[in-house]
Amino acid sequence: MAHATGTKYLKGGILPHMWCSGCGIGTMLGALLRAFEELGYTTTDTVVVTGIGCTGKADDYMITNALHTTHGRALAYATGIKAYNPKLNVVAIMGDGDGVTIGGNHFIHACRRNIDLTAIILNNFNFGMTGGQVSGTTPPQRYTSTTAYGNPERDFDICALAESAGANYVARCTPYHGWEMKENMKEALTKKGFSVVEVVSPCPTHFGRHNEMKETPDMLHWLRDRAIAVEEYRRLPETERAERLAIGTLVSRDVPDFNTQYELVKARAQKG
Ligand SMILES: Cc1ncc(C[n+]2csc(CCOP(=O)(O)OP(=O)(O)O)c2C)c(N)n1
Ligand code: SF4
Repeated sequence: MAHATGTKYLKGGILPHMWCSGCGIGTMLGALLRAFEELGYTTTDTVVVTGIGCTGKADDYMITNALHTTHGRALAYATGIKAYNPKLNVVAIMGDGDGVTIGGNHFIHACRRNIDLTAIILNNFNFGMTGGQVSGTTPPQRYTSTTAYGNPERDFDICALAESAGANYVARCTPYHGWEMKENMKEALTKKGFSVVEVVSPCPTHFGRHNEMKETPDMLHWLRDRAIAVEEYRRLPETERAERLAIGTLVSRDVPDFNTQYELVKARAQKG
């Protein structure tokens, strides 16, 4: 019998999933599984690595190889897997806390190393699973459970960080733009070198509730109204950029990846 694209990677009998209604994680997972199927990935040649958090639960629903690791360390495990067996398709799925807050150091070094794997970072601007605390991507002056009067700090721009630290491919998406997200994921998965896909996502339960987006669709509409294709964004005058969110492929370059460089070292060592 025909199946909906991507569902063949889902574990039987585990649905409905655990995420709150209006959360963007399910849409992110759907786009990734469709990308897997369109690329012909098998369950045995694909390894999904997750950290801890609502986003980190994604591997619970999949029948690919999976490794559920510690908070902030998914990229360290993913790097080890890819270095050991470069033939595997390795994807790390992390929240913004996992990926660039507690995991920030692993993230910048994975970019620098340019190892051939894909990092998907679901940015919901807070630590969702543990109660909506402030994270390294919470925008300044926004409210969270630990910044009740506003966040005094600045936020990381995940894509700018990835670009400056050396990733070969960087894209930004939202769950409002599901088809484009799947296309960006396909590009990321097939690009040699380190790829980063930032999925800017609603967390209505915590971030939305604290920031006047209490109803389930409010954050999705907020994303719809701010998102703009990166090509258009680059044509905007500086003064009009602040409130907009550039989506699409931001960086695509072909710097030699870690495994290619490592082969050169190995060949020299074997020659003696
Ligand atoms: C070393 C360590 N520190 C803290 C925690 C507690 N903890 C579990 S999940 C989480 C936050 C997850 O936030 P994020 O990565 O942004 O994912 P989300 O839940 O928002 O998807 C934290 C702080 C932990 N499990 N391990
Ligand atoms: S707490 Fe936020 S991130 Fe976690 S499942 Fe609910 S909406 Fe999603």
